[in-house]
Amino acid sequence: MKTGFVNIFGKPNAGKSTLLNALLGEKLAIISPKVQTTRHRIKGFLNAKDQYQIVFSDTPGIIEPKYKLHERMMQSVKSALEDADVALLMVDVNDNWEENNQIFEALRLKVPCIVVLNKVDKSNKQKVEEAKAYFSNKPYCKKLVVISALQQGNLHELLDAILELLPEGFPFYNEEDLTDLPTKFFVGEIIREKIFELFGDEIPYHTAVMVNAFKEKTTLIKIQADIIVQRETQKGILIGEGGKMIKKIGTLAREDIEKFLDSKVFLELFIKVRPKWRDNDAQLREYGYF
Ligand code: GDP
Ligand code: K
Ligand code: MG
Repeated sequence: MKTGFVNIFGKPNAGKSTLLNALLGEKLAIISPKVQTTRHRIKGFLNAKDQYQIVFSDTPGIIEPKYKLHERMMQSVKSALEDADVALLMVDVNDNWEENNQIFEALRLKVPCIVVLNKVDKSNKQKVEEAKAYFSNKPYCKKLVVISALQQGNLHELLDAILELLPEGFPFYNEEDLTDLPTKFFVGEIIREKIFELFGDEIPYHTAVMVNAFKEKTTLIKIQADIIVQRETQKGILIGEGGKMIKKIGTLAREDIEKFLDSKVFLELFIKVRPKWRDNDAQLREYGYF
């Protein structure tokens, strides 16, 4: 059977997390129109018994690190560069091609790369043709596939291209599993997604989420999580007038967690102020940014 690591790279907002979810048919990675939503490498397994196991990795968008959290995020990109069997280089076709090209060249990948031109639903035929011509000439481009991750367009062609490049081997993970990350991680991510959804520019980038308790009772799952911010003023904004905002985060997150876990959930949220957590090694580790 075919097995291997297929790692997705690209600029922030290229559509990497949307693609991972579309390929797996399950929402593992959180999505937002804001950059730097994804902070971890997230693995998802696509299994077809005795035919293939593809270990996909979504990665944070490639950026210049400005604080330690960013450095951690780029380390997770680096780890994904090192173990890839096939790399998907993802471009928003409407973005600046040359900028994307420079990033891809700088990755210096030695494994076969598929350039994935995304968001063609938002583009036109001529532009797509030009982009195809531009990227297919590049030395790193083994194959090129045009897709819409959002509308799940052309994913079969992408899957075929991947399978052609994957080596033969034995599965790395249990074929029943979808991911190697704990449920708690995804619960924290869903809460973080709601913060990205509800708050403007600044707040989401100052926020981390830590799930402290996850207890399965007979009829529901009890979850307690902390939302970590850097300043008292941010805590005030997250709480909102009369607790309006924190309630909203709680309700939206609970609904999605219930869908994800297929169970009733009781969710309790606390907000904690931890000045400069984004630059503190011990706190970064505590919040899961290794
Ligand atoms: P990432 O930062 O590369 O992980 O990108 P995301 O998956 O978070 O997507 C960034 C934004 O682009 C979100 O608003 C997505 O809904 C949107 N997006 C992703 N793929 C497509 C696509 O194929 N077409 C369109 N129109 N939007 C897309
Ligand atoms: K994003
Ligand atoms: Mg992402």
